Amino acid sequence: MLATTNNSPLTQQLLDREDLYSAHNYKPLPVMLTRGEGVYVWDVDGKRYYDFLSGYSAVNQGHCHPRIINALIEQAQKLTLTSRAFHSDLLGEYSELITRYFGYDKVLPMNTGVEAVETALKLARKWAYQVKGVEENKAKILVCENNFHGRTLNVISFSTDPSARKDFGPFMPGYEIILYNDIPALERALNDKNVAGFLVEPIQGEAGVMVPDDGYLSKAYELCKQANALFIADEIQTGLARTGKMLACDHENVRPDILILGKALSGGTLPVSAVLADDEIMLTIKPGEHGSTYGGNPLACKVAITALEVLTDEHMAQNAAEQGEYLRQQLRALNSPHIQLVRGKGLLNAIVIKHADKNAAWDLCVEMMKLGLLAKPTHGDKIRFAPPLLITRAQLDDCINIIGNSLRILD
Ligand code: IF1
Repeated sequence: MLATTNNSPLTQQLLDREDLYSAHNYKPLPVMLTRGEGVYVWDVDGKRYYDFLSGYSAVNQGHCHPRIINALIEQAQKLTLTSRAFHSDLLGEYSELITRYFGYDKVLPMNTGVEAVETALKLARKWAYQVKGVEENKAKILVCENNFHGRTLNVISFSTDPSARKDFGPFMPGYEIILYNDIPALERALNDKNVAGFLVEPIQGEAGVMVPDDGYLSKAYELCKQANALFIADEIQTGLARTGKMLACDHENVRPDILILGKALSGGTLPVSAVLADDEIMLTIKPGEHGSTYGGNPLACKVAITALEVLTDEHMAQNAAEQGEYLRQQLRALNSPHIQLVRGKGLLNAIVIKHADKNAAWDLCVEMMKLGLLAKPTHGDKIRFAPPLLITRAQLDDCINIIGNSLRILD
């Protein structure tokens, strides 16, 4: 039986209203939040929680970071959207900053993460036809089993998650699924001359923070180069300091041919995503062949500039590396019979729960919520632990105590 909560009358009233008028496409924990600051969020009854999900890694800089919010407010009072029918002064400033920041010729600005993934896939196909010389409509893109790249019909066409695909067909062709973290599988698939590229998460987030073997990314990149295929890194969740480096690919000194960013690119304020590539790839898309109403809007540009500056100025990658190592060490030191394993890199971590009750991970999350920490299970028995990257050692110690005390309900 799923653990239940005695919600306050106010929380219950708000839960009931949402249930009545909002689609049921999520099953959130029964907590009603109303304020966020740094690593903390507060519910409508004034109770404070540590946020151990960080908006699925969109809030790396911490909730409502003052510098990012001030940039948002200042720009919002000046100019928010011109459409790309006209130029606006911030697009050039932002484009120069982000391309220099990551070392690419150009950026194509989008909004949500999945729009950036779709953009990357369109670029890879264009490049395949116009540069590599693949026959029209024959381009193939390799993806990994248990991938998560978003929820559009094209992207779920190559999902291996039945719940993401059921009754959404028919699906888009042109994708081949290979095992993750399996170099021979990639090598075999790259023998097909129609392969345009290989789309991969440097760490598979939704699959439960699956960290590939050391050397996988660099070997995969090398094989793609040998096969004249593009290495496309989806760093929407792993990027922007989350894993202890600015990009997860940096751990292996891999420079993706196409780099996809999102989530924390705006510090959790509004949807901002980006695709970075060099001219040979980026300029295959000509005026009028791709775009979006909000892509590259001045408000998004201003916020993204500040969100990137905050990551660097506050050394968030270094803190993520140090605190992540400590968190994994302390979680293992709990020696809980209910924790099968702890894995992750930087502050992108997960525990795998070992328990006879299939609801154990959910029940543990409800107990942690009662004790002041918010986390959510993924795929049943895994719980992601991904706090904002400015978390301090003392705050982590507090969180580890909460996690340790919560585990007792599984005894
Ligand atoms: C949900 C988690 C899922 C992503 C990667 C692209 C996207 C995402 C690697 C699309 C988005 C979000 C979506 C959200 C839950 C969350 C998520 F892993 F982060 F927890 F689902 F896997 N590539 N991830 O992680 O970006 O269009 O959402 O901006 O859909 O339930 P988006």
